[in-house]
Amino acid sequence: MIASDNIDAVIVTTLDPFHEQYVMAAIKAGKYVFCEKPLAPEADACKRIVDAEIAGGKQLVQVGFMRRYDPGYRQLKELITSGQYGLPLMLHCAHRNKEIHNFTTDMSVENSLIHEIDVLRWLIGEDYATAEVVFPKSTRNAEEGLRDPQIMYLTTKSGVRIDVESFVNCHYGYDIKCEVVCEEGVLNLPEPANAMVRTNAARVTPICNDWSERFVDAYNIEFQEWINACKAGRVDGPSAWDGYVGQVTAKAASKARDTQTKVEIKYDEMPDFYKK
Ligand code: ISE
Repeated sequence: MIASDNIDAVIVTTLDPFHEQYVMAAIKAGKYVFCEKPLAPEADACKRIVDAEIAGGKQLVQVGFMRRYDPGYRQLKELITSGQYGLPLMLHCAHRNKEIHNFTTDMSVENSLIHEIDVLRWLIGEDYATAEVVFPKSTRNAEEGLRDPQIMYLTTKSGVRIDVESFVNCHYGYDIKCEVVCEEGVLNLPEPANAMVRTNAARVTPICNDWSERFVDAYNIEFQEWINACKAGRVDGPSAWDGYVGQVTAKAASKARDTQTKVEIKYDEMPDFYKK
């Protein structure tokens, strides 16, 4: 089906372990391909996709890191790149889900925090140098086999220090926070705009229930921009290289968690093919 002349472009949203084979088939057929995150569960598989794309001579792959399309993160990116507030020094972030079932300790990094790994690297325009993961006291609401919450610490090559809380059973809503502390100002990710209601002797501003509600605009913008770019004959979203870097970082953070040590993150050199 992917090779058919009636197919212009391919969207891969199968289970993670099956991403590689369909992305490879699309590259072989010379079709644009949008692949949900992660590009592949292992960094080696991401690298195979990168190599195949380079060998094909044309950029075709986009990875579904949709936070880059969220209007709030885009505002932060504009503020940072304006330079008006100086350089970012520290980022304090949180990724909270109301509740998740059948989730394991490794999924907090590899399935959840992978979003921060990508969007924060894009926000500050720098690769990571080290990763650590620590376990605070666990919530009684975590199912067996899950340490929840967790805190991931990342440093970038220039020394920016990032902390991200992952709390997948916070039991109050879906809440994403990002505070960028710069030399001359602190930038905060906007909260979703929900009307404040006065009721029962309280002022209440609703919080989203899950990611599909919180990031609905990001998903819509992402797909429209991807379609526009395909029609114009280019890829301008997160690349296969971004997918590879995300997975290398997630694996380093997982190793840091399992060994309870600080792990150095080592990527291959970015090929010229991906330099814009
Ligand atoms: C899920 O796979 C997502 O992509 C959501 O955005 C994230 O909040 C959730 O933790 C993940 O499990």
